[in-house]
Amino acid sequence: MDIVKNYINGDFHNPSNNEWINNYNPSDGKVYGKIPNSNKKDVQKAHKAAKSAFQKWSKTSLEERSRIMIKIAEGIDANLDRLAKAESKDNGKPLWLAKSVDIPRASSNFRFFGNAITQFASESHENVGDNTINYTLRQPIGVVGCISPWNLPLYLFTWKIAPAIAAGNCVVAKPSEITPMTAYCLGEIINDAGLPKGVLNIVHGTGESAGQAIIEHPDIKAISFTGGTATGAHIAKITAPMFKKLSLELGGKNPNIIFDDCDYDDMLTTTVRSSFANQGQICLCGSRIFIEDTIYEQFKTDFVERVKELKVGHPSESDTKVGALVSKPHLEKVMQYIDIAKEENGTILCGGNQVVLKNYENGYYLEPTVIEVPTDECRVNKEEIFGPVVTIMPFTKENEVLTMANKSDYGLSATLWTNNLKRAIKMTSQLQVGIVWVNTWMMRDLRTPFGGIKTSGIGREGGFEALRFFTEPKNVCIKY
Ligand code: TXE
Repeated sequence: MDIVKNYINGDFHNPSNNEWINNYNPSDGKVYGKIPNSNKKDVQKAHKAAKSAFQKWSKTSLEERSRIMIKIAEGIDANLDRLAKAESKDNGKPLWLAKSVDIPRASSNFRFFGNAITQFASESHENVGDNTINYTLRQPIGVVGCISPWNLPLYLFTWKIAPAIAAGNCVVAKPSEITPMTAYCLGEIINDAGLPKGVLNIVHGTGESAGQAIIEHPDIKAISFTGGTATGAHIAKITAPMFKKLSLELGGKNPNIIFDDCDYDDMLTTTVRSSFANQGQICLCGSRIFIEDTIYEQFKTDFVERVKELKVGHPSESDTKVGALVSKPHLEKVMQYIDIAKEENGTILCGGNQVVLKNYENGYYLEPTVIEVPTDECRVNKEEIFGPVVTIMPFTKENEVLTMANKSDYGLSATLWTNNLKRAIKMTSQLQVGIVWVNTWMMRDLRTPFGGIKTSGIGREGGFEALRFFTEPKNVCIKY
């Protein structure tokens, strides 16, 4: 049994109530570990440690903060194999993916924000007529809360805690109870890098208990959250009367719009990836694919052929393209949507079935699934499925596809495939989303603002946006 413990004030602790939750391995459906079912008391303890570390950490020089953060990045790099194995086992994602994307990105997060803080400047405004000069201080907030999901566990966990710490805050963080393992491993790396005790505290447990205690805590003054839209709405409701700062990165139902003048081969390869990477469990996946009618039949044939070639397999096998979904309830949720698609007269062009792997019969595997939908108004085209399931349908006119793309309640990202510059510029400005990719997908530059509009959330993270979120601006006006 792998036992996960809370990391508070630089030490590892059992939960105060001594209650534990089972941790499942999605690849075989077996319990392989236990994690703390923490409650208010544990969060209180974590907050106390963070609060007492704050005075010193917030006054620590930028160079010193940066030095420690880069050491953490190096510690993650040195543990690449161990962390990638842990991530793959906990989440079900292919090992090669964890090794080439998730863990390197976690280290980049620390390295990037460790460097960014030394370049973070504030504004000043001189008014010579009035003999005044205004300057804006950007001060750390205090104790902040970071709550992350299960799809990109260490990647998204560090995406929040790295800028929070860089900006001089102390953190109470909670990873998803479904994928706690790499956040637990991070504790040791953090200690080895010399981050002062209490600057980062990691409490494990459910959203209802540990998560709720973080969002309700009156002295945790900012919450950065990534997860489901319903949870985001709940957090907004609880924290609004306390006027907490909020950054919410929620779900998506992203359009992938393909015009006949695109680079076809490049589009096809990338579209397979943007549909099924990480078993389709990325908020940025392009799950609604709209294809210009002139190339629709060709695309349909080629795409389905390519999707059928994707190997569904055990996460540790190097040729596995689609691993296990994260949990049994999630697999069931995704499969329900395949039933809904059939009821709504969708045509399953490929996939649609659970996969039973020899020796791993109880794992949570599903065939990558392509559904041809008769209308964009159906539920599978509107609701976030968050699995290896995409819809396809043709369009004839630019305005028509723009209307369909924007009809969604979500507004996270969109992908556009065209070589027509005028069209690209017009459409990118009219798509109601926070991120647009043209002729590519998920190319990330950590300096850029990341986040969505509508029910995909509020606020932006990434680059100086994240450092702005994790600081309070204070304007000072001096008359001379
Ligand atoms: O997420 P939750 P779930 C979407 C996806 C998925 C759906 C639900 O559609 O099917 O959300 O997934 C913590 N107070 N995304 O239920 O519950 C929880 O413990 C404080 C999109 O797994 O939102 C975990 O740490 N915290 C998404 C985190 O919230 C609470 C990625 C996210 O879990 C809480 C994941 C509470 N009351 C799912 N309740 C994305 N945007 O990438 C839960 N949590």
